Amino acid sequence: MNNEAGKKPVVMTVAGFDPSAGAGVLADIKTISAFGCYGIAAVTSVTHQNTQMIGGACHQTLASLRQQMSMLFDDFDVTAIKTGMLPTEDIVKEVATLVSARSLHVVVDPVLKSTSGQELADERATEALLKDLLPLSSVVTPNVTEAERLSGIVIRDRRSMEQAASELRSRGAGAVLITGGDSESDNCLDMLLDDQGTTIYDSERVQSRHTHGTGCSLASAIACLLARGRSLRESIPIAKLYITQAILNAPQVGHGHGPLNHFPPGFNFES
Ligand code: PXL
Repeated sequence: MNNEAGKKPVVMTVAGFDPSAGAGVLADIKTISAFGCYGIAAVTSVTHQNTQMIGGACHQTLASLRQQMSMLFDDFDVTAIKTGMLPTEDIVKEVATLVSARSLHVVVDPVLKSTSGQELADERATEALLKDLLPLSSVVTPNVTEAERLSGIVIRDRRSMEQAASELRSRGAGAVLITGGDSESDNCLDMLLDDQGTTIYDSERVQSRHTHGTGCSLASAIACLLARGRSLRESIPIAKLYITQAILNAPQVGHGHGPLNHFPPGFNFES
């Protein structure tokens, strides 16, 4: 039987493995499934962590990542790719090479540090990300800390946030979404800079300790919506609503920063 109606866009994640399933490829695959796409994953690093701490990480070799991605690209028509933790220069450059040969939506989540303070990418990987991967991106989604580190601009207010976004765009990013600004206040301020200018998304901050993996999940949700034919401007509010619902319905597991509920009841990505 040939079920054409059941055909799904394929979305690839290239990211780290978090065994607690809060962040990294497991969070991405859950998000991709929630958005009606088929998720495939290449693992860049096996991290050792639970909801309370990261104990370390075992990075994959260049050869392993190349094989993982090549086997997938040989078989699947990938519509969108989302990148997360890319720990070494070699790995960043390999991802850039494989991506540049294809026409797909590229969402770059520039994971540099865990919430608990563990470095997840070294200095040379960060340089390579700026030089080789950013220019291939449809959108890059740093949080404020990542945007500061990548742009070299300290973000204190909307103006400096705009400057940081502008700097990253001038380095070749298709668009820049800086998330979670104004972190001292009750509001959560996200800023998009694309070819149409700046858009602010101002939403109420959800107070919760169950926020592990929000960055990964937001970027994956955007990748899926782009894969489903939505514009970036249409995708961001839907992805943000999804994350809010996923936090509010968190499964309350673990004793630290717990994971999201990637299948929040009542959420419909098509509405
Ligand atoms: O949330 C950032 C992040 C991304 N990817 C992996 C991680 C983390 C944080 O812990 O472990 C694999």
